[in-house]
Amino acid sequence: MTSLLILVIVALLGIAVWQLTKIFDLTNSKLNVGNEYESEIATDKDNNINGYLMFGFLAFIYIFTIYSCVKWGYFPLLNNSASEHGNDVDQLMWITLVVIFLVQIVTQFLLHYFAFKYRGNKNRKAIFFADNDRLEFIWTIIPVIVLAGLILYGLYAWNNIMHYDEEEEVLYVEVYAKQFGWDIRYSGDDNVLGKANVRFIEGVNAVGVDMADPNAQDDILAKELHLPVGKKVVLKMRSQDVLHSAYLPHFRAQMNCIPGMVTQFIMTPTVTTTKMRDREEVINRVNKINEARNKHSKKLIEKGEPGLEPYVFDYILLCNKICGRSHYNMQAKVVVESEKDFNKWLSEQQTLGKQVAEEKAAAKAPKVEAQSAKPEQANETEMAVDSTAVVAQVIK
Ligand SMILES: [Cu+2]
Repeated sequence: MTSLLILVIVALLGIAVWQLTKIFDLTNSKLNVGNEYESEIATDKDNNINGYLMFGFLAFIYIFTIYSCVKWGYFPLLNNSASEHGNDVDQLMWITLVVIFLVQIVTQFLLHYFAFKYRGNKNRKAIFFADNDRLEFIWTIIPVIVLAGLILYGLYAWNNIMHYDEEEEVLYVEVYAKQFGWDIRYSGDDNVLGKANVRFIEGVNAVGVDMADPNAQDDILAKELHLPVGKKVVLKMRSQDVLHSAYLPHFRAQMNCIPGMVTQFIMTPTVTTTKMRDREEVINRVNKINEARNKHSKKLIEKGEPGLEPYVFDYILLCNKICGRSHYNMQAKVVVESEKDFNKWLSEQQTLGKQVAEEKAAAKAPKVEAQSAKPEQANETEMAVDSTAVVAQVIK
């Protein structure tokens, strides 16, 4: 890589020197006006060559576009969404892409064709053309109509996605972002998320739930985002420190997580993780990734290092705002499963109320021993033991 960079720099330096000598020659030739100076003005032959080169460049653009689509275009990307609204987003994307594609094909052709048609010619003189109101009106109004249509369609789709009835049966889940990871909070049996504020963060209460709020007792904290298939879920988002963005690419969902406020995204997952793993395009991709991993693994094993585990498809929650040094690795696993499996998983998790109570009890327990050992230093020991207990919990 370094040698390639050095080569590029040397080549660029060479070009710079060449250009400088050309400029130097030009300035000199002005002094002795003669044939030499004349040769710097484009002849009809030069203009013809440049005119045909315009078509050459047009062909290059078209061929390169087609080649890129065939070689790197991942078309199933736009019909494999795993959420109800995902199809609307994909359709909007398709329409926008097709419009942009057609417009660029036509405008690029016109641009290069006119550059060819009106190329320099000794017998032709440019005409003075101030403006043409009708032409300007046409080329302004057409983009206005097309863009307004696209924007209105986008707004309509957005409102459809973000609308939900308060009466509707939905699942409330909190997605909590911090440098650099995600915490997920479930609302528990009452389906109401307890109040929260970063000031309440302490020990197991990693997202700052207000434990004085009765709705908070049955809240559940998790490291994975489990969702029941076919159920509308309202994702409530908060951030602890800086701007993050919760991005669920397979569900076509993204929303900023902003410190000091709650944002939300509403979606209904439609494909379970297991079903997605069985899809042909997913199997092909996983095989491709594992081929590369195997190759790398062999090299590692030759060096005496442990090999890599094979990759298994999982939905993923990513951060899509460059939020700091480890932003690239700010991700969490997402599991979509049947409602039965989801309820089973949720029932196996401990409520925050219980966890906090246990933590408090654990912090108090050694205090009794310390007091009995040295009663006169009780106050000091109590503080010391309390803080270590909290630290120990955090590390766990
Ligand atoms: Cu982030």
